[in-house]
Amino acid sequence: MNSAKSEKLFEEAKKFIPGGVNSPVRAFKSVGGTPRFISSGKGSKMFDVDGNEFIDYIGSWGPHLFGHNPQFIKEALLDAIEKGTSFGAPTEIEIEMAKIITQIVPSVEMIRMVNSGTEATMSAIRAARGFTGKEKIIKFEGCYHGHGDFFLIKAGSGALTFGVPTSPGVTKGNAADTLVADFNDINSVKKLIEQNKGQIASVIIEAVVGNMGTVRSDNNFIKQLRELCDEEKIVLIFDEVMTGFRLAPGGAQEILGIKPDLSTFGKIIGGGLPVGAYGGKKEIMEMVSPSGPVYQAGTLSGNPLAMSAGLASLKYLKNNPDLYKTLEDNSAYLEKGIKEGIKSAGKNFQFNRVGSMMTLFFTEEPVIDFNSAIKSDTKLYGKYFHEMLNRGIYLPPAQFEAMFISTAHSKSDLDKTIQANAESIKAIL
Ligand code: HOZ
Repeated sequence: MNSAKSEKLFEEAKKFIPGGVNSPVRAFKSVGGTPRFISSGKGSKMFDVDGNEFIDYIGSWGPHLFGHNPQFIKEALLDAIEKGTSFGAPTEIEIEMAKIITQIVPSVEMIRMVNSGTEATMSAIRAARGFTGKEKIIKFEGCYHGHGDFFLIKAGSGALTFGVPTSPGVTKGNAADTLVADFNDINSVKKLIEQNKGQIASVIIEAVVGNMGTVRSDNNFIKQLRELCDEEKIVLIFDEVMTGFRLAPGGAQEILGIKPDLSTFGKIIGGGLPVGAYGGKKEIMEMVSPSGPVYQAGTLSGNPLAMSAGLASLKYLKNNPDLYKTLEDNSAYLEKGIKEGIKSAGKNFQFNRVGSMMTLFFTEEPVIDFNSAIKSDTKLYGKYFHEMLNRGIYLPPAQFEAMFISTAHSKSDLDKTIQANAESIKAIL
């Protein structure tokens, strides 16, 4: 596969941008080789500057539930751009956006729009701290909640991929307020609460994790976590940046049947534009400025372009609930095909899937938490990644990430992927 133009651009990019990319996982560092510079996307496909075509399974890391550049989002954006790109004053569409989110996600009574998932999680924690008057938080090892200082402690995603789950630059003070529990292990949470009695403001969790690869929380664990937070008056935050509106209209909380106190969103709610949001119980959200004392602001928050693309997406999925059944069927079909390819190569690599989010882990032991996830052979994943890429399949360029299916993936895309998987697995063993 020709990648001469991408290689040239990458060399140029590295002179002006740290590592040549604006977000670390894109650099292909953990899988080796040169990142492909993308020139366009349509439906399930992405096209690079060298003229290669890929069936895309990252969908911009989650936002593209409907594939690249769907007509209805494009129309909404063209319409909005005619009226102006930003006003720094309230607009009607922000009310529509807030209303539709509260209708689709029952635990959300009030919502504040921000510009990224990172901003959403940082702001949600601040609101929880302001509401409870307590300072410490509990997160789970391998969960990633954006790059806010107090989240970069034993974090997943790129932080884990690059071997710096606890980043330099995070102060001791920040680190001291973040306690880390083991995912799917309620006793580890109980222990931290006991040791820090009356000091925990919030527990934040990816109830279905995407950032150590896909890992679902156990039903009992998440139920007990909810009960524990109620007993201890701790604000339970579900980070639904990846899972919101993807696993079901109501996200991970809908499929798990648990109501968090606050939720954070991003990705799908921006229809591919930069966006984030946090929301939940009215009594907590009313703490946020200007109705309350917890300060949080943003020049581009509620930006009309992001709101238009996001609103079009939410209206579409609200009016087409069957799409989740199609996503499930297609994802199950792909899972079956990939597993067959692995089995026929005599291996039992684990394939975790929740709806249209999934990860093939290069380990033969079940992956239920951080410790089992990191048993994966990341070098082998790198080889597999390149075999797939050379066959026109674009997977996440890191083991500890989720791949996503969109409504634009056709049966023929899935069959090509299944075929490529069988060949790639054979080629790397
Ligand atoms: N943090 C994202 C993956 N979980 C990566 C974002 C990007 O590189 O675009």
